[in-house]
Amino acid sequence: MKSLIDFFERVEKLREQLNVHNYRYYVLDDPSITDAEYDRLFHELLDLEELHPELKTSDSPTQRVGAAPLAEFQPVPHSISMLSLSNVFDFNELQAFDKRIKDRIKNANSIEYICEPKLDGLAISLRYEQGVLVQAATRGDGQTGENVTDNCRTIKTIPLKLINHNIPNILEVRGEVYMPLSGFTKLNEFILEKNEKPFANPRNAAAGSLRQLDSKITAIRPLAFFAYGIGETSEVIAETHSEVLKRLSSLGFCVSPGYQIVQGAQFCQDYYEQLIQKRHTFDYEIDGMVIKINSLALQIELGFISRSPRWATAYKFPAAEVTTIVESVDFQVGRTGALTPVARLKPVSVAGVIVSNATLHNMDEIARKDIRIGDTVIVRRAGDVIPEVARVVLECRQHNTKTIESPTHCPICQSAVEKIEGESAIRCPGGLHCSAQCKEMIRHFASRKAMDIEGLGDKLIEQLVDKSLIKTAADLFQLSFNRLASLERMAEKSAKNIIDSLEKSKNTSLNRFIFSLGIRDVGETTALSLAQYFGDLTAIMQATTEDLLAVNDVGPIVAENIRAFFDDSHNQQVIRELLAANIHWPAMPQKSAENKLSGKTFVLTGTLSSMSREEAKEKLQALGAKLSESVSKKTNYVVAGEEPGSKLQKAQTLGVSILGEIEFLKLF
Ligand code: 9MJ
Repeated sequence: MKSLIDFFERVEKLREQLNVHNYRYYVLDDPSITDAEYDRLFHELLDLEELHPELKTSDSPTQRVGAAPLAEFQPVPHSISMLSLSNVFDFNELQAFDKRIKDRIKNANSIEYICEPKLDGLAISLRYEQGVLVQAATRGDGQTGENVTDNCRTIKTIPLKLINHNIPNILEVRGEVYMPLSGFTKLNEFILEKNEKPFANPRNAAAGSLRQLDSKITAIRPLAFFAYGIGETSEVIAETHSEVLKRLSSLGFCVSPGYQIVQGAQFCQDYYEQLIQKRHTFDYEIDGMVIKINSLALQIELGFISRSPRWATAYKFPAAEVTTIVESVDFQVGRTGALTPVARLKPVSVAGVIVSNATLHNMDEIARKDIRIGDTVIVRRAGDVIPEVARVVLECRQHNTKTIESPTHCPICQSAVEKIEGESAIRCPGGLHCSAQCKEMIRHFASRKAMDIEGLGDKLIEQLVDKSLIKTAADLFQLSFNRLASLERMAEKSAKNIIDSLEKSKNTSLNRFIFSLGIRDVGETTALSLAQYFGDLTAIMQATTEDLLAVNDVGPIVAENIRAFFDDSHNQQVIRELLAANIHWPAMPQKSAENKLSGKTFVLTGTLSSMSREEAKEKLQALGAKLSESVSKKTNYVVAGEEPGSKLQKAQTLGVSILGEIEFLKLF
């Protein structure tokens, strides 16, 4: 018979092992055991804790799933206040910050700064006693925060127990809780599927997820943590900030990555400029850099002013949201005839780029945001997306603003517009008789992912259509060298290059050709699925709506669109002409519905009520799917039955798509 001491020792051992594996997986991204092995250890611990609830502790890896919901968050006073950072916005202000420091410090010549990316999340303070997480608190007003311990326990990159020996009795670790961009995208997709309101940005998503009274909800949100400082400690742990970061890293934290020690304002500026270039390569949002004095003794000497330290500042990136004025609104005609309202703005710099146009999406959006000509508006540009009007600054509204009228006729070809039932868009029914649609169609046909006709840019397409030299994509292949060379601003060399690229583009693939036709809702992926499924163009052109529905990612609307496109005699004529111009492609290896899941990797977890795990495996394999035991970034889907294991958690953390039993059954 095993004594309680034996159980206790085994439980301790399991916790230690699981903590280390958790750290290797989430912090180092370097696991040393398979998920199946992790699961086995995890379940052994779960079983032992169930058998002996008295052995349960708050730092057990089993405690990351969330606790009972709270009625409200309790206040937590910070023994050392959580300071907020002052800001600088340009090099002059940065130099002024540097000068202020040097004026205060005697031996000011060799001051070391440490530059860090500034994560855009929520500051929190984690308190460890004897190496165990006992409390997590938000910044609040800097003096008192809110107790979010249950929620923080669910974040995998927050150690429940520090992993090294030689740990101070008391250690407060400060850093940022954030939501990785990949997780944010998946979360919003999931929210949209449920017809709920998505989060506006990763910061809001992180805040909304951390400030949940029900920590079980936080547990399924993809949050992460970076450490960048310390609060109260029972002993001195370092002499410099860079040593603090190294120490935190050795205790099991992810530390603010890519920090650098530099001297002088100019080197801080260089770091800043490099960071601007790199910012979109990170899987999290940063909104600037933080500059700190490296020496902790100097930090103490400088102290703080009001609520900000004198020894640090945030150098913010140029604002991604600025105000400007809507000067007029035009309607742009897209490839499929949809009329999109575009605001012509008084030019402003948004995140370093001059913006003079912003999409207003459609008339419903204009009504919802109550945008009028003459309004002062906030323009937003995030990453590479097209600028948009975020909202009107109503306080600035003048009495002479003008409402935006929905056009009755196409601004290009004057056809009377149509409103499509059930859609917010209005459309010009002019098709290729409308020169705007004709230009957009050809632009799409020639684009890189379609026929990839190098050198056929927007300006040239415009000239060709306006001069009636081309009306359809097929006409491109009838252009002669002399015709092209006679165009304004067209050198002979360029004309020759275009003739060459037209010739080169004729050797294409079936999927590119289908994509280039510009069938509504047929993107690259659907074009590939169609090409793989049917294998040749005639089969696609002759397929019935029912045939089309058998193709992966073709639903009823897309099937209708495809059918309508090929039923149109004008489209049939253009296709005939394109083929007569010798556009060709190699034969396509055909894929049938029998392997519609080929190339997709599935992981099963938990128990399915409708079939055994073996049956599920066989069914998936019959459709060409690959089965794997462990979840990784390469996993496409995790099928979660009843009582799923830690694979589900891992899938959530990695942002892998999760199928419930019903969604799983729909595959068949
Ligand atoms: C962020 N947000 O990344 C600090 N921060 O230091 C970094 N914030 C900070 N440091 C003292 N890297 C107060 C705030």
